[in-house]
Amino acid sequence: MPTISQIHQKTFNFQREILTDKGIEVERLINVLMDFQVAIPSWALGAGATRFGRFSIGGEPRNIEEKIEDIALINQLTRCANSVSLHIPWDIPEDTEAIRQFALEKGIAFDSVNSNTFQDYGQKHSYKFGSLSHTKSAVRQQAIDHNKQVIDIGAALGAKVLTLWLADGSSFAGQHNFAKALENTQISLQSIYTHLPIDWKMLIEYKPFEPNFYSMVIPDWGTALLLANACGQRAFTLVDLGHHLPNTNIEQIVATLNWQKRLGGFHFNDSKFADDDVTVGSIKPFQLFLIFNELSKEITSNNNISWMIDASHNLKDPLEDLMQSLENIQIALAKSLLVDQTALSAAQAENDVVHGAQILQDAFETDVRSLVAEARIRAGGELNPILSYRGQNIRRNRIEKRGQNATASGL
Ligand code: PSV
Ligand code: MN
Repeated sequence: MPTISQIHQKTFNFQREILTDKGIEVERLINVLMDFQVAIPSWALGAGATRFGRFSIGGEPRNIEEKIEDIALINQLTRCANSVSLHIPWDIPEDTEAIRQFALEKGIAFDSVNSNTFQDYGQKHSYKFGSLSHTKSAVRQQAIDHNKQVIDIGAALGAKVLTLWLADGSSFAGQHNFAKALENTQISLQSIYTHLPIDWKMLIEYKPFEPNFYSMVIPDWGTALLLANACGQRAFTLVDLGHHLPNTNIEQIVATLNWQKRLGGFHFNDSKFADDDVTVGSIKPFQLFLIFNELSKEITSNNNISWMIDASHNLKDPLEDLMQSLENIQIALAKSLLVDQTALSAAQAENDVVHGAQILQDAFETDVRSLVAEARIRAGGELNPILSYRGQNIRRNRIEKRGQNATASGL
């Protein structure tokens, strides 16, 4: 019986030969995979929840240090998750310098910091009726000040990105003056933008519904772009895969934003219905591939998009789920790098619909798992991260150390 590493070697050699014959630069592709890094959010390491319950996974990280430990472990096994995205106030470091140092020692950098004005957590004014769009200036000012404070915390940690997602909106007709709410939001964002350090980006996330069900103040990419443009060149739109109505052509949105150079960040997850937050690539892998096809040129030219997994883990062990997501992201990226872009452009120019579709299908149907595994091994990761994670009984050890009922802050 051959070992898994012998099987890998055989499959990789075979795949390399076939792809090289087709004119693919396999070594270049592997290098791109090795460089591609996705941030892990501090709220995704515990059991998530639905409105109907939360089922603890056991051994969840109890503080930022333990969250960073979990991310460092994922990175050690996969070598493609070398940063953390912090949600404030779910994770406020008491001693920023000590946390920065701790993360550095574990090989983890701070990517973006996320503000939170969608919950009440003991602040003076309630966000029940909104934050940056609120009818009362005192509430808006409080939300602005919170975002500025988040920037300050992020700067002390070495982060360079502020991500904003607003739950602001209305659930009943007549509740909101749409234009006024948007105008308030724009003015608030412009104020936050003045506090942004010169080498920072501000990312504005959109979502068509939830928690408000009649209108959201920033429901779509167009509104987010409008607001980003009103702030300045360092404000961008962020696409979260779950924040679209069913059947939206997300790859087209990505292409449009890219064309305008206004795509600044990406939240990966997958969904059947809406913001289901399930494992990336688990339901619509072809869509993920088509999105990467729009982005592959940007990725190879090292552009500055911030990548993050924004998923929730109600059933699976979060660490295993994150590793599955990372693998699926790399698979989609690798497949997109197989697309013959010159031939695709020629087919599009000639309106050769069949050939264009065939080019994409050829790439999508190629089994790239051995290329992804090879990149991971060369970067110092594991051939099969989940197998290795299970083999080392990591969850059981975490439960012994942190307790069966340890609960992570976050969703
Ligand atoms: C909102 O649904 C969102 O996608 C935003 O990115 C939040 O920061 C994150 O989820 C966690 O609530
Ligand atoms: Mn998101």
